[in-house]
Amino acid sequence: MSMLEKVLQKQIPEMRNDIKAFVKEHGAKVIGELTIGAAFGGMRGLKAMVCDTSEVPPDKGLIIRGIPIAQLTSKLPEEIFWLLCVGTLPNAEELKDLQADLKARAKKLPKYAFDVLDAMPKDSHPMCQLDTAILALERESAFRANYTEGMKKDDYWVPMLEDSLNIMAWMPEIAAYIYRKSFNKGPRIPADPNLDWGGNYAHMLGIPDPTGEFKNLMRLYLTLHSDHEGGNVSAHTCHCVGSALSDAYYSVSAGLNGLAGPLHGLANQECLGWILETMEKFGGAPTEEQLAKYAQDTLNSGKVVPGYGHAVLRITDPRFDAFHAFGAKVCPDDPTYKTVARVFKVVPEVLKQVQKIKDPWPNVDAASGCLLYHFGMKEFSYYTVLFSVSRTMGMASQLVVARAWGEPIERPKSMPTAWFKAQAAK
Ligand code: CMX
Repeated sequence: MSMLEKVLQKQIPEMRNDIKAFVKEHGAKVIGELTIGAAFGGMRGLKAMVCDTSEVPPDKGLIIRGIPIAQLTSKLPEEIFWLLCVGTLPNAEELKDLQADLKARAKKLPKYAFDVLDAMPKDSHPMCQLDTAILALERESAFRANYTEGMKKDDYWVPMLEDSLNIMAWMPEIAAYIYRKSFNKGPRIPADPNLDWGGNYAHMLGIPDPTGEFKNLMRLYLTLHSDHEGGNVSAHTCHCVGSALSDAYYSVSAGLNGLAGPLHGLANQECLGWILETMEKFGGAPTEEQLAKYAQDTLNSGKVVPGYGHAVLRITDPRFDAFHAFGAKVCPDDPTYKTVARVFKVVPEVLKQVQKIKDPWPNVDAASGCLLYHFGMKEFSYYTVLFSVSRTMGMASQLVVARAWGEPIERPKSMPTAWFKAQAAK
């Protein structure tokens, strides 16, 4: 048994009993109100879901198990996965054990995953390819096999963890293959057994990396995007599908389909496009005045300024700060990075003038693309796949936790518009 499973084995019964007792005692207490605006507004801000892996206070940004993301930027993504699942960071021995486990699992990636990808048109969107490959691997699900054999409810989390770890272990190789296949980068690059999870992903992508900084960028990228509480589209979708006791392959693939939307994960491919558009228009890194005017023109044409605004945050996303700091260290003179830094100086002021925009500050997507571009990864349509590899950690850990405490099937109640109108008239 892996050390991760052992640690969870110890803590889960206590967590389960604690939640059961809490709901039994306080289940009838009222904790909020529901407005018609919230029902018609994408349930924005409705506190009706439980997520213990991370939280996103609007004025602080991402906090993973009590630790602000700014304090986790030097950690490896594997450490974050442990933290998400367990609630504390792993010690050196535990980290080594998890890394060895992932490496051993990576070797067992079924070959048919590549056959499925090879059968798809080369120009299928990389996100569609990724979701399809993960879904195809459902055949391997330990959860489904055990469920069919009649496992006990208290044990659900064990095969859910098993499936989640396999998906995590297989994700980098599948994702790297999609990159190399879709953009004519040459044959698949085998894993390097000496590298960590994020470093290996960077290695298999095949981006030239003489300084090792591309590997560092990938580690940072995977850490920063790992989780963002439970209500965002991808986490919520994964959680909802999982609540029907669909296994992790079904659930994660479903979550990734949500991540592929332009208002969610796909935004990162659009952000860099907007930055490059400005550079093309002004023949290099534009001045602050030019950028302010360009942002205003974007708004006037009815479009959003990508990379700015957030459904929850009301401050500069600390993940943006982390990428910004990485760029300042690694590529301060890169014209694309310089443009991103200048946009940050002027765009919030432009957006503040638009009353309806609740958050004029940059989100994580505003800075990540320029760094990828700097290292030569110029295929925008691939960027959401990077996000997906990372977000798998959040989705998988949330699935394990939900099965651990026996969360029931999700089933909010919908009502016709006429019902809401009748409530308003009362
Ligand atoms: N540029 C222009 N208009 C914006 C805007 C921006 N960056 N951010 C918000 N708005 C607009 C919205 O489109 C909305 O307009 P309508 O009422 O006409 O539809 C209005 O301001 C109110 O929106 P909001 O309550 O401030 O924000 P939402 O919760 O509705 O949406 C988000 C949040 C991220 C979809 C939105 O800010 C946006 O489209 N930003 C640009 C795209 C982007 O960067 N997405 C990445 C999100 C990161 C992630 O999901 O991880």
